Amino acid sequence: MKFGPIAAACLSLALSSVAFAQTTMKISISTAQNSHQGVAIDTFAKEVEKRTGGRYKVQTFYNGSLGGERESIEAVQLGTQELAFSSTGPVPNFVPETKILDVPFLFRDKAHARAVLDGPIGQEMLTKFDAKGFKALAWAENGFRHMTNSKRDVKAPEDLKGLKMRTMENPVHIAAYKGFGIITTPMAFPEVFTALQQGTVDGQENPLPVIISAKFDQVQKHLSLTGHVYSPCIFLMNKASFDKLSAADKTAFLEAAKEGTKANRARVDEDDAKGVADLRAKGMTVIDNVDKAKFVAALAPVNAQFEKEFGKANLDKIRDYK
Ligand code: EAX
Repeated sequence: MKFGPIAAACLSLALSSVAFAQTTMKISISTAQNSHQGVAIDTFAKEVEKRTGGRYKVQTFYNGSLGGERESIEAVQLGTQELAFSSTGPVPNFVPETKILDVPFLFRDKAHARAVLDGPIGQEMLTKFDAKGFKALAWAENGFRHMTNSKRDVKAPEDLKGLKMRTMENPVHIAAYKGFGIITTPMAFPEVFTALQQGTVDGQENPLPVIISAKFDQVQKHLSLTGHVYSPCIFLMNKASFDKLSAADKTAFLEAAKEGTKANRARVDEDDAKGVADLRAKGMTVIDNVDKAKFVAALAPVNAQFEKEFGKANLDKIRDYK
């Protein structure tokens, strides 16, 4: 049977489209590609393509190019964006059950935080996202948050009084920082560098990997290793997009997220190990011996509020988790 040129072209087009049916999805972060969050989504994207045999491709967007974390989470909930990788900063506005994770000084160290999130407490919390239009694929990590500002060294809680600090759009953080006497300004991350540069705010607080990748040393002189809050990150997917996947592809996406988290946590450990020396070399003064007990004591009134809101037993369950 002879095919004319047009028929032949249509046939090859049809074959090629069937043979290489590929769905492209979008994922975004608010930090640079060269960061603990960039390595998370780059690993995730590579693993999805590999584990689905190329049937799914994940396009990666950095530096808040699709919007801040709150906007991206909203877009995932609406389905206009399939995936986001975000700190849990804005998450309590969507899934209030996660608020408890933001209580200051709740976690002893990263090992403790990772064990809680990867264990029954954290895994049960992931199921709370389903009812809000999300499939939470995996917890990941932003890190322990530290205070930076352009005005003065912060050695004790009283040094925070009156500082105008950018905060995440997170109700627990805002209440806690007000407890330190901070003047809080909630703001999406993509606006922070300019706000610091222009002096709209005196300071901000973030883990070392964020301070490094956002080059905050260029606009902040003082860093204090307060480690006042442990900040998780999370892989979020639009629930309907996840539900449409075959069982095998659901597993592929979940496993790819786990690989992304492994790479992300390894990069946080790397950044934490060398971050202070790097930032000192770039001219920041770093207070690395703050008396954390004084910061905890300064938050006593606010902590009483948190114990009422979350239940002391629930907080202790996390604090005492081994
Ligand atoms: O996810 O908003 C924040 O301070 C976050 O820590 C930052 O976007 C990295």
